[in-house]
Amino acid sequence: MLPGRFAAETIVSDVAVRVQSNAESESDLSDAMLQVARALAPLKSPRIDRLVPRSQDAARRNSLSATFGLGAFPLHSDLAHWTTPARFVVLGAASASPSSARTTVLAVPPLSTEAEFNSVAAGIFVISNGSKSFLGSICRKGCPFFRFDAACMKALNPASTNAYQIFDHHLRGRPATTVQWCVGDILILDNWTALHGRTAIAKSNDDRVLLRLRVGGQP
Ligand SMILES: O=C(O)CCC(=O)C(=O)O
Ligand SMILES: [Fe+2]
Repeated sequence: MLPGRFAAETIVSDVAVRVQSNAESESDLSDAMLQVARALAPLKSPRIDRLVPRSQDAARRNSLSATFGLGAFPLHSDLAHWTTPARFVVLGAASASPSSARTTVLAVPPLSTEAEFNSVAAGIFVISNGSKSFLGSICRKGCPFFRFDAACMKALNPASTNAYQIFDHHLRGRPATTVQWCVGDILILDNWTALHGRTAIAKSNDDRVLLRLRVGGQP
């Protein structure tokens, strides 16, 4: 149950919940997001990012916009380069219109057989994180999260390439839920069992501004 000031709670899918805050300003929205996040887990040093559509040229280094610009962002986990990716991602719409790009969400479908799971788990990747890079996999028996982000995962050998292809193929063609934003909406994503992305920015003057707060995980 979320704190009282929120207007509605909608289960977008079994891995995402949308709440409508009554926030009318960006600072009200940040406060509302922090309130939601605190209901999920204790926050150590919360950082709120401001996501605005950016072309490749104007993007920050290492951001998804640096690779995909105004195009669609593929399904990924956030902070996949952390030893434990963020537990939840909280997004909030500070500015949006009905034609703004949508956020896409897909609960990772269970791999169909144990053999398929094992093939994916057998792929070892270099998880790039500067001087703290390490080896990891998309999934592992007994591990509660999936890690999937091509931007920071480099295949180590043919088994890793195979694992990536199996997993990518497994996701392909699955209908992701698309979230259309209204100002003040807050979306809570389970970043361990779901992947998310974004549709392309269709309008060059899309005034979409999302705030983002990541909760939990271990750098
Ligand atoms: O803009 C969105 O809807 C999602 C953006 C995102 O997933 C990211 O920047 O990591
Ligand atoms: Fe993301």
